[in-house]
Amino acid sequence: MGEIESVRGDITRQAVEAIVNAANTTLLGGGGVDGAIHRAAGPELLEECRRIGGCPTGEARMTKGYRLPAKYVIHTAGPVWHGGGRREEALLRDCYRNSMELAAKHGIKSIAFPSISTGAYRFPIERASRIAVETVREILGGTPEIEKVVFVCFSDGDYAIYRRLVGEMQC
Ligand code: AR6
Repeated sequence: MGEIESVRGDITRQAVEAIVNAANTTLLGGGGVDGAIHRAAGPELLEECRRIGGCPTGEARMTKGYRLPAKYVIHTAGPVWHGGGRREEALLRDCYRNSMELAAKHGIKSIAFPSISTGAYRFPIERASRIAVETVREILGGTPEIEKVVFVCFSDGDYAIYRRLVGEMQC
């Protein structure tokens, strides 16, 4: 089975085949990690996203990475947290599952995820990180083509949470 690791850093600098973008349903860019990815990739990324024409919450779409070190960007639209009664957990799970499946379908061997929905969309980090690590671990078991998954944490606090979870689940 492929390996899972967590790092503290900037996802736009990761030397993996695909990075995942915590986008919105328009795919037309925004703030947070989405803004950082578009800035680093250059304007061609927005042009390709425009041609895709959006992505429903929980689904994923793939583009090229342009000026990024990563060859591809997998864009997924996470759920906005409304307290947990609007299928937020299931939709977040779909984001990780659909991104992994799209990567596997294209033969991608290494992929990096940001902490989807836990910034502007306010999904509680403890719950979100558990869903992230559990879902990825489950799918890795059935997708031998993916060799490495990296969770890229933007803060020390998030990194501490992911590191603990990744450690626990590999026991
Ligand atoms: N590398 C890794 N993680 C980052 C980076 C980076 N360069 N920059 C921010 N983060 P957010 P969301 C972390 O708000 O909650 C956008 O406007 C950040 O600290 O980027 O899914 C979209 O267009 C947090 O831990 O995404 C949508 O409208 C995590 O990435 C909306 O925000 C996610 O925070 C999506 O909200």
